[in-house]
Amino acid sequence: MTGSVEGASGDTGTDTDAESSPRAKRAVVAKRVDAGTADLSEISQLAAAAGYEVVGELSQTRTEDAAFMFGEGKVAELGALVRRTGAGAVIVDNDLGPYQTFNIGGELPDGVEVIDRFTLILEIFGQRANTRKAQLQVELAELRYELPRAEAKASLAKRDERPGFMGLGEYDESVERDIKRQISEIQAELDSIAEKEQARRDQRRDSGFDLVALAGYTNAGKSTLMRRLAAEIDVDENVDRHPDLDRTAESEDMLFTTLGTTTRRAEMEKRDVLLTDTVGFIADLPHWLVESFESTLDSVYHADLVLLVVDASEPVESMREKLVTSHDTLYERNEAPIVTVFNKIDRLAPGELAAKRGALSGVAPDPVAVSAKTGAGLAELRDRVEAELPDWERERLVLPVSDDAMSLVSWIHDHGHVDEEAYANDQVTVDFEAKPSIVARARSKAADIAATGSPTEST
Ligand SMILES: Nc1nc2c(ncn2[C@@H]2O[C@H](COP(=O)(O)OP(=O)(O)OP(=O)(O)O)[C@@H](O)[C@H]2O)c(=O)[nH]1
Ligand SMILES: [Mg+2]
Repeated sequence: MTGSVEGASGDTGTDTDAESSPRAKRAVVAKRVDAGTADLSEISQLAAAAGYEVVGELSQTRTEDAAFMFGEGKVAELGALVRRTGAGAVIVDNDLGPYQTFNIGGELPDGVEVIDRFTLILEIFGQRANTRKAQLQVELAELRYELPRAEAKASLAKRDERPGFMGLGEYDESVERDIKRQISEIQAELDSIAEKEQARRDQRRDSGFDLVALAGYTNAGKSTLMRRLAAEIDVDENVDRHPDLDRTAESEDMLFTTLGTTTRRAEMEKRDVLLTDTVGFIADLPHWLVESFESTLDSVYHADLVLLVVDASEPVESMREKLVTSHDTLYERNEAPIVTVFNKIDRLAPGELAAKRGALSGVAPDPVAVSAKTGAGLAELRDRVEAELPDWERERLVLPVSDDAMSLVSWIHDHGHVDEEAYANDQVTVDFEAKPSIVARARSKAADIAATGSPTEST
């Protein structure tokens, strides 16, 4: 099926008159789908996030053309649209093969760049990578993108025993080897960063903290919710400093505003919770990109509880798709319980929330509805977090009053929740709740005190 899907008159190219951006930053977005109607909203948002001004749109419903991705007539139309709008780039929301990129470029005015969804995402990440880790991940993704291309060129050159075949030039095996060596070096450095982060998580758990991670599709409102739930003090040791650390920062309505990881102490009734905000999910990422950014999500995969945030102001079908993408991302590696959070309820019409809850009960059982903007539902969310976190154990220790005992009591205050602390007959009785590991450590400290002094009783 060949056909246009845009414009009432069958004219599939639309252009907006905009001459404000420099040419290189003016882009036409294009997308092909096998069936149905192509939705250009996400690719347009991604383009905007990378700093492009979208000056034209073009879409087509037909099977993939091997040479051009689109039908040839459509490519000619694309060329005309680019000329008319003075765009400097064409952004295609399909996975373009190297030849397709080359062929489309050949039909466009000189100097017009052809960018696909993945290189666009990489461009955004490259612009925003402001930590060592993020920079390494971007570099890794670029190399992984490059590798199969270099391999293909090297094997072509080898087969034909003509190193310069088809202008392959220096793309020989040494290029391929060099890319592989760089990949393993970067991987090693990322692994060592990941180890340090794991050690930091262990240390935080040992201090009695529960680790809660915010996850969800990009732009769902994770960072806004984080700022709402967080206490004043930052706990990050500046390792991943990025703009979201700024409490006064306004969240932008833009995809991938958050790339690094921020951890803050959350205000809860009982439990000491550290809340971590990180990069959002997006659908249809190729494996080389996902793999490169895998450790970005370690804080999610290793959390005690995951808050899966969804923008509830979107149409039900789009919410469903994004929930499925999010669950797919979490599925293989996440072990923690998941609480779904329907955010942005301030934007819903009366009755809409109940309808969406019903329609999405299969993918989002029992969601908590909130507005990170107005603060609605946050008390309920805090209660839910405390209820869903792995259970604490109860313990009662009776110790002879001594300096050691007093320091143990204060350690218990720091690491758990003391329900009662009573003094009688030179003895102190502490009734408390804490994580099982904390209770175990308190018991063994109490046993040590007992061994060195007066009797200790533990029930
Ligand atoms: N109306 C309304 N807007 C909200 C709410 N929560 C967040 N937003 C807006 O949604 C947009 C995205 O919010 P962020 O908090 O940056 O979203 P995010 O999930 O961190 O996005 P990424 O970091 O890009 O993955 C911003 O424009 C926010 O102001 C809400 O409860 N209601
Ligand atoms: Mg964010």
